[in-house]
Order: sequence, then C-alpha cells, then structure tokens
Amino acid sequence: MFTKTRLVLFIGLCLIAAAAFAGYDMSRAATDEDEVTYLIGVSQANLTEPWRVAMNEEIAMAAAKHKNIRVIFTDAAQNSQKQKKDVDELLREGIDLLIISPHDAAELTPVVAKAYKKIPVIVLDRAVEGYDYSLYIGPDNKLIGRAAGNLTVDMLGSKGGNVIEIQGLSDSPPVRDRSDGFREVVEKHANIKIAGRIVADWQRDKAEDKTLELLARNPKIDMIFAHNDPMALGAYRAVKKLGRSDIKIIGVDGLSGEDGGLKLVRDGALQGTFTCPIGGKEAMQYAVDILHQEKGIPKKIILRSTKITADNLAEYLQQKQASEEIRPEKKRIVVGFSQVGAESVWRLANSESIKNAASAAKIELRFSEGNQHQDKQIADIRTFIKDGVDVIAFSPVVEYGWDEVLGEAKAAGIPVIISDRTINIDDDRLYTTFIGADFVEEGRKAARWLVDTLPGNNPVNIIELCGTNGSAPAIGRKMGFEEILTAHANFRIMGSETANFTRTEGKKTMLEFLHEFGKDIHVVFAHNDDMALGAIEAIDEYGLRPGQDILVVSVDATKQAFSAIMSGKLNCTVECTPLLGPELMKAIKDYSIGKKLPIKIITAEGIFTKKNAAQEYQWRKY
Ligand code: GYE
Repeated sequence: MFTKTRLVLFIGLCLIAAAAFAGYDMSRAATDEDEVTYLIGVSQANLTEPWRVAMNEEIAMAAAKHKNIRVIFTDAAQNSQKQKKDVDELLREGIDLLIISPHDAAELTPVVAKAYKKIPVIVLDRAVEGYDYSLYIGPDNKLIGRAAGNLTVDMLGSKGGNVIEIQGLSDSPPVRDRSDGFREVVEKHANIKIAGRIVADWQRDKAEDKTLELLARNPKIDMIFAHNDPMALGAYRAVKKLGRSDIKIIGVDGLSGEDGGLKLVRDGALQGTFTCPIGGKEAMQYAVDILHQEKGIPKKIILRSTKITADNLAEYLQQKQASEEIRPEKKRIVVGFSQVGAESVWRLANSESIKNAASAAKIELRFSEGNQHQDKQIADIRTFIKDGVDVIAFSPVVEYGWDEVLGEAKAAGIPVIISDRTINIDDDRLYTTFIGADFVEEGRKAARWLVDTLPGNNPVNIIELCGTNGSAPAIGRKMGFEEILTAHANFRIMGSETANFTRTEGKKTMLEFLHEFGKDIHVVFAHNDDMALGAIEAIDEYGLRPGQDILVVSVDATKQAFSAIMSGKLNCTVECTPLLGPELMKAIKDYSIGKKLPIKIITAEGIFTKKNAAQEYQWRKY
C-alpha cells in the first residue's frame, strides 16, 4: 500500500537515479524516518555564476532545517528551452511549490504563469514580466545601477573621464535596470562619457577577452563598471595584463570567498562593489509560509544592496557577522508612529490595524495624527526622537521633504520604517524598510479592467479624481493608469483634479465636472473609494446612473465599495490593503533581534467587480 511518504520516497529514489543521469541535483534526499510532506522544485538559470551556486547552497541549507521538505534542483545551463523542460519535469514529478530564477524573463514568463495556475511559484532574483506568480524576491537593480553611477562620479571627481560598462545577459531585466540606473546618474555629468559597452553574459573570461579587445581599440579609459563581480574580475585580469592599473573597476554581488567581490575590494583589485543579496534563505522561509497557507504573504520582497569600498569593508563585515547572530527579544519596544490623518475609510482601517497589531505584539505605541499636513508629521517625528523611542514608523503624506528629519533620526540612532506610502529621498539608507503597495500596478490594473470592459475604438472620455497632490499613491496610480492607456488612443482623460482622497471633495469635484461636461463623461477613475463614492452621489444628484451611464472605477476595495458594486453603482475597485499592522510589527520585532530586513515589502492585492464582489464580501475586514 503506497502511503504519501512511501510514494514520495519511491519517487525520490527513482529520481535520484534518474537525476544523477540527467544532471539534476537532489539535495538531502528523504530518509525513512522523515515524513516528506513537501517537495519543492528549484529551477536555476545556470551554475556557471558563483552567485547562483551560492543561491542553491543558501536554499539547500535553509531547507535542511525542515525535516518534512525535500528540494530538487535543476540547472538550465543558461538555456531557456532547457529551463522550460526543467519546469515541466518538476511539475510532472509532483512538486508542491516552484522556486525559479529565470534565465530569460520574457521566454520564461509564460512557463511561470502556467505553473502558477497549478502550484505556488516564487520568482527569485530575475523578475518575469507581469504578476503571474505568488512572490518575487530580488534586488532593486535600478537602485544598484544608480548607486554604481554615483560611485563612478565620486571616483572620477571633477576631472571626469571615460567609462566602460560591462553588461550581463543582454536585455535581461537586471541588465536593463542596472544600465538604466547607471546611465541616469552618469549622463547628468558632462565630464563623464560612456565610451563603450561590453556584453559578457555575466561571465568572467568573456569579460576579460572583450576588455582586452576594447582597450586595444580605445585605450583612453578611466573606469569600468561591471554588472557583476566575476566580470569585474575578468576586466581586472585584462587591465593587469596591459599594465593599466590606473583604470578603476567596480562590480556587483559582494560575495565572500576566494574570487568574491569582498576579497577583490580588500585586495585592491576592485575599487568598489555592491552587495546583491541572494534571497535563497528568504525564498525558503516564504516557501514554508506559503505551503502552510500563512496569511499576509507579500507580492514582492526587494532586498537591500550595500555599497562596499575599502573605506567601509571592515565595518560591513562586522555588521554582517552581527546580523547573523540573532539577539534575544527586547522586553519593551517603544514605537512612535506618525499617521497621515483620518481622511478616508482606508486610513481609519490602517490606523486600527496598526494599533491592534501593536497591542497583540505587546509593543508600546505612541500614535500621532498628521491631519494630512507634513509639518505636523515632521514635528511629531521630532518629538519621537526627543523622547528616544526605539523605532519610528510613519506613513508619509507626500513623497518629498523628509531628508532632514530622517537624518536627525539616523543621527539619534533610531531606525525608521516607512508604511503605506513611499518617499523620495537621496539616501535610501535613511530608512530601514518600506511596507506597502505597488501604486503604479494598481493604476495599471484599473486601466486594464477599463480597456477590457470597453473594447473597440469608440471615444471614451474619462474624469480622473486624484489623491493628495504629491502623495505616492496619487503619483503612482496616475502613472500606471496612463501607461496602459497610451496603447489605447480612443481613451482620453478629459479632466483631472485632486479631491484629496476624501468623499466630500470627491462629490464636490465631480459635480463641477458634471456641470462642465455632462453626458460627455463616460468613465470616472478615482484614486480611492471615498472619492468614488462621493462621485457616485454627485452623478445620482445630477440625474445620471452611476455604474451605467458613467462607469466608476477606483482603488482600495473597502467594504463600502463592495456594497456599491453589489448595488451596481461602482463597477470595479482595485485592492490596496490598509491591514499593514501585522507586517509592520513583525518587521519591528525582526529588526529588534538583529534580522536583516528587505528594503521593500510589497503587499499582494486583488481586483473586484460584480463577478467576484458578492462571494468575497463576507471575508472583507475593512
Ligand atoms: O488609497 C486612500 C488613503 O495611502 C494607499 O491613502 C493610501 C491611500 C488610500 O487616504 O484611501
């Protein structure tokens, strides 16, 4: 009689034999006493990059802590066709969850989406296109590129110079983002010229050969930025052969080990590198949570990258060592939280979530209302600093103007966690982590629903009710909405005004638009449900039928929005969860015991229409 254990064991033994033959790596095969409950497949892009070998090792080590988990690794050997076959093979073997680091984003996107229809999928390191996966974990490659650009500017100084960029696999998302970020910074400096680009597919020897060729053609080079440390090492070996020790070289990855970037910086081969956290440990941690059907699994985890030069290498290694030593939990944690205000149902639910989660976590919470004024929030944060709280958390009413007060918090040694809305500051080391939504994707979702709902080429006139001017959700939702509409010329935003996320202003502004445009209005896109509900009142009063004469689409997915959908007055609401309290308190607790936090934790969100609102309504918490 085959129980699940014996079946998996039987499969395991067959797989070990087959895998050995087919080049699969079977880590920690199950043994008799282990009840193997979960089979996890890891589809790795290649094992020629040391960074990927380290990723598999990190995953295997994390998996080894769970007796009931077995992991099967496959190696695509830098070949998308093989990776597609690997994924199909893993699915046939009956894996419960797939972790994939795609060789080529575009080619593997459909394969990931197909797997995601059957089992949870964690995309690691290289993103696929769209959102058809359970969780993405990886670095912010544009941020890494910008940081490399800033280091290049610093190193070349006022004299400037000629720079070579050595790229990884051409046109892959990390290469595009690192290059875009790098050029965004460097091209602002007239005295710096990008004199050449080498594509070396992340490989050391290819980088060495191509650097030799390029320098033979154009010796007037002052600096090289390589998208990873192996290629930076290849460039170093080339310049050394040519006796060009004057050329500065920076890389990315910052791994330990013989040829790792940390040693290359220590030995002076590289002038700098940027850590690119692997995420294997986090992938396994979240894989277990997903398999255990834990709530609150984010959609994206963006890992923090750190600049490493000779100046801070020792300090970095010391902090790295310390962060691996988990400290005992502090008995008392005092958190100062500065809230935007009380402008919407979403905000009230957000405040309640934070207060309840603090109480459940036995964290002492000092909670202040910003009344939608940045000055008030800054004053409250300064009070928290003066009072010497352990952690400051806040939801910034607008994106800009926080550098000074966050600098004061850093000087006071108080970590800052940003919740809900993002900020725009020069130095991202001024905050520890951000927990919130992807507002641009929310805007895209609203627009995708609209163009799918109104096919054809008839003119569609849209009124846009925007959130608070300068706030991240207003900026992001507008950006995402317009991005999708650019491919649909018949959709036109005929009027766009802020209504400050409130129902009262939403109604007032909509009435003004109705008196101006009347029946020419076909759609209202409101950046939140409160403004949409105000607009619905205005449309009713004006004598038209909201949801029929004028379609209404908004964001937040509050219970009131669900009711409006079920009464046919609202057509669509894109979810933006305010229930950030538990994740915020978990981040605070993790930080307090020394855990390294991601730079961003992006929440997972749905979209609701008359098709799914009724059955979902019973589960809504806000
Ligand atoms: O959409 C709105 C609130 O910052 C995402 O602010 C939040 C927004 C939300 O007033 O209702």
